[in-house]
Amino acid sequence: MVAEKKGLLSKWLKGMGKVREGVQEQFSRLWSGGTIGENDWETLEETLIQADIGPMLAIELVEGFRELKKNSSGNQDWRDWLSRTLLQELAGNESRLFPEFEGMDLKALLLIGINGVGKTTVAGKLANYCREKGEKISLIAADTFRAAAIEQLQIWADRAKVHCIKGSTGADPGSVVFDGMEASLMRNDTLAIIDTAGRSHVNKNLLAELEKVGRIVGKHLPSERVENLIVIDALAGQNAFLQVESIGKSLPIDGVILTKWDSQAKGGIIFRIHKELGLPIKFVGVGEKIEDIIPFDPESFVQALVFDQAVSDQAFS
Ligand SMILES: Nc1nc2c(ncn2[C@@H]2O[C@H](COP(=O)(O)OP(=O)(O)OP(=O)(O)O)[C@@H](O)[C@H]2O)c(=O)[nH]1
Ligand SMILES: [Mg+2]
Repeated sequence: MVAEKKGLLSKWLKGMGKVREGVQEQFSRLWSGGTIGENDWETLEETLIQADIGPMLAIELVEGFRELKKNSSGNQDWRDWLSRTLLQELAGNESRLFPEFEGMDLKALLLIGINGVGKTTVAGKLANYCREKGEKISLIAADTFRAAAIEQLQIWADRAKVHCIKGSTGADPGSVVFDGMEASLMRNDTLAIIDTAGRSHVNKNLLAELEKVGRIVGKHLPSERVENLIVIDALAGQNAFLQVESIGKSLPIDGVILTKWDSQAKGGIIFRIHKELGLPIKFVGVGEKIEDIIPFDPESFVQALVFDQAVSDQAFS
């Protein structure tokens, strides 16, 4: 089990490889360099912006680092300062699901996001992850738009060894969710995971449909037992930020799941989403297999970013 977790972590680190090295190189060079010109600071700022952390944090980090260098007595380590600063940025990130609820009554995860980001894959991975933690689960196939979507979710349900509740292709997703929630309650499930169709974050009709689905879930369960989770592709960079911002205007978002972290993601988007939208990052997807999902742990993430180090195993339990 520990070996498995370390395997996942190494995928995580590898995913961030190039950008992480680029940022570290800049900090190291400026830290040990003598005279530093304005253009050196600008280059650092650009490198940070390219890592997707957003302009606000990039400017703050450059200013903080300038101060540190100016006042440094020589025995400080910029890595300690950077890890402390980045960790502060992620303070309060609640990665647990349903932090305000304990008990065995039904809860629901509504997975939303644009096309192809990995919602259905996340539904399967989370079903497996939560089943292993003792939940009794139904997956609800509310992507009635694409012909193969229902079948795809059934395959994930089989892999995850959980039940799948299906409507028919072309049916109103709201009615599928309504029936699904009723069925899940009847089955005494403790968790319903709802897979929805990918939808553009600028399409008003599709967003209105999502709002309706959210209302239907809300009629069945109190808010502390519902989490609307937006799935974003870590490779989408700043566009992912816009998706969260825009979809969040139609449906209150409780948390973010980043997928495809294994494919050279930059990762900085985590900071921007947390800082500017105040949303917690809940999980990170690091591959296409069922076990390729990690609960997001800020400390491990920052350690890995700044020190390239594997972290304590309990962070991944
Ligand atoms: N490398 C990698 N691939 C992933 C990850 N998560 C999902 N994928 C792949 O991304 C593709 C799309 O995944 P889906 O789960 O079908 O995405 P979706 O959001 O449900 O797509 P739509 O329902 O069409 O909107 C598939 O080929 C997945 O295998 C991940 O963490 N890493
Ligand atoms: Mg899908």
